[in-house]
Amino acid sequence: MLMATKLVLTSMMTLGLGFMLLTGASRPAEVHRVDFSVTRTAVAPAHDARVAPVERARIKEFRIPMTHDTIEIAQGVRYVGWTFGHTVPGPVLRVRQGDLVRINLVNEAENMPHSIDFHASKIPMNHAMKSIAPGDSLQFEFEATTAGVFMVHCGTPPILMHIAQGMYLPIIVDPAGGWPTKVDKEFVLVQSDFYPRGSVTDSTIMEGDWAAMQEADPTYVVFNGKAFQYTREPLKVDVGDKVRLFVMNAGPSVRSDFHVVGNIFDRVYPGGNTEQVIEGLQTWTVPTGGGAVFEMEFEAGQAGEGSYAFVTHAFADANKGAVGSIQVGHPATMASH
Ligand SMILES: [Cu+2]
Repeated sequence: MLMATKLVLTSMMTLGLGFMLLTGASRPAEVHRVDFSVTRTAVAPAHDARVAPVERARIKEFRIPMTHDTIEIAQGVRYVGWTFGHTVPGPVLRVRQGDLVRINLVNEAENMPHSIDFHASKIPMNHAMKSIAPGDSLQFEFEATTAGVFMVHCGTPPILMHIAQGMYLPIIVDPAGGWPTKVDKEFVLVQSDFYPRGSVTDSTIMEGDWAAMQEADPTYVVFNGKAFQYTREPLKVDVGDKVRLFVMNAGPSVRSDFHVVGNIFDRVYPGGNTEQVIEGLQTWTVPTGGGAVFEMEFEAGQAGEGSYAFVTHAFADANKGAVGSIQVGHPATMASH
């Protein structure tokens, strides 16, 4: 009986190997598809910063609509946003190093050409990054060769305006062998800057101020599209959790000196690439158009139960909204003391 079982198992393994040789690939052939017209990131009570683990399929297909939508960039401040997938920032794409990434880009804006530029790709810009007219679509694919957290943005001129209006999203490329450290919680934070002014035609909404954009003089600097949202709705973790933050800085013009008040990063991966690692660090600058991965632990007896702010330590920018809170466990509020 035991021998028979062994034989069956051996045959199955041989069959499997034969199949892999026949198809010429060791990767499973299934495709993971997401249509961001259907799958939308929740933005209330705060933009959902949690990020799901990477899907197993080695081919990832994403349909990305480009739209003009009303967004809220600060409490009660409505803004004429230009988006990927209806939100600012757009949805998180997550793939693994070596995956084939297929993009179906659709311009659903009424009257403006848009485009997409994947920093995670090595691809000629004249096809994949070309502007497409309203109603048109564009398909292209690339191999995710390099691990990291990368910026994706609209590259239609003036690029400054298209980014300032909200056209960016993060793509996470997990290392081929996975992350060296196991963590309990993962979040993505996209810093960006906004330049609103009153609309001439509609007093209830703000629009972009081109002069302020050119001066790099933002009214708001934010995480995940809205000033101060995570001071009201903190990221929640448990005592003892190891936490990984994927931070991308979309700009268009303000750097992020990323720091967590009350903790020290165990590891920072500049660019999000595990080929480089810095251990034991307080602050790391994420440049505009760049990303980094930060890992820390909230262990009891040290950085345990309590509140921890995450900020850009360039405080003129933190004061404009680039500050949030990580709630560890269930701390008593300051007011109760
Ligand atoms: Cu655009």
